Amino acid sequence: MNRISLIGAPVDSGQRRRGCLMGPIAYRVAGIERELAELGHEVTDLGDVAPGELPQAECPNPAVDQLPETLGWTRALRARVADALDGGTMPVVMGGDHSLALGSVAGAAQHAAQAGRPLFLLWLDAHSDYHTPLTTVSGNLHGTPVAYIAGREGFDAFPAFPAPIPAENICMFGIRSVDAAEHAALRETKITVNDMRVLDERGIVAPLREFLDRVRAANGMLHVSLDVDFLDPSIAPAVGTTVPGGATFREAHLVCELLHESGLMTSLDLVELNPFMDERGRTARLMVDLAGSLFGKKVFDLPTRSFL
Ligand code: 4U7
Ligand code: MN
Ligand code: MN
Ligand code: MN
Repeated sequence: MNRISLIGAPVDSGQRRRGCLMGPIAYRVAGIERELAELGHEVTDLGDVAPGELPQAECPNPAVDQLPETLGWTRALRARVADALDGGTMPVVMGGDHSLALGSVAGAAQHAAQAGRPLFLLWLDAHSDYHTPLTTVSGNLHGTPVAYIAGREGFDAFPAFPAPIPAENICMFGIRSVDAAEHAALRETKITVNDMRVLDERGIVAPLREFLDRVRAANGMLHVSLDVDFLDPSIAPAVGTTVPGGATFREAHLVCELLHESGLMTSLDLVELNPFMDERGRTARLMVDLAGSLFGKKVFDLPTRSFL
């Protein structure tokens, strides 16, 4: 049984196609609270976070869009996620675009540092989100959180990231769109990039086990950040940045089931859902379904089958 804190983060400032601010409501309408409660968890919906007063901020890269808004959200979400963890609950952040991870992972890192445990990051996404505010061409800050979390330079306008996560503790799955500047920077790191080609060749189970074994061996905490565009657009159309060739229904559920069975996840983001682009709520429902798998929902439970 987990004590789960649902945190609404109607963040829309990390990109220019409006609609992600409707995400938290869509998760609630799709029944996320009941889904998790029916699995035996104690679920509290803490309502929506607000960005607070917006700071003055400037960036040498004129392309960068809505920096003060994103800074406001970063501060507010960091505090809320750290509080949820300090109180012994598991934060589930309902986004909102992926810039919210600038704050949510900072909150998890703040807590982990105080608890004296290493933090690991599992990034489920079509994109590597490894731009800095200085390298982004689109200027959309939802493409930057992994760089911030890994402690890259270029985030002068942001609060210093608490205990940046070492590259060895960061693992990406589902990657199939990486910009040139991100690619050049990623080549210089030890971040594990399981792109779709790796998953095609090796499947999803072996690379995920390798990562989870490392988390377990280090007694680590594990933040999971699930971008809707990790999924193939044919099953998850409600997203601004679709890229073909994503994870299938079963691949995505399998990741979630293995994560649940590992018992290692300590915080979670559900990001980039744009309900305005959905088809009769199917993407919101799929994301809630995947959240169910992450918290123990099984279709079959036969004693003859043993995965682990
Ligand atoms: B998401 C992009 F150019 N790299 O920087 C950019 F391809 O959170 C996309 O993963 C970023 O959805 C996508 O704008 C951010 C683009
Ligand atoms: Mn993303
Ligand atoms: Mn993405
Ligand atoms: Mn996106």
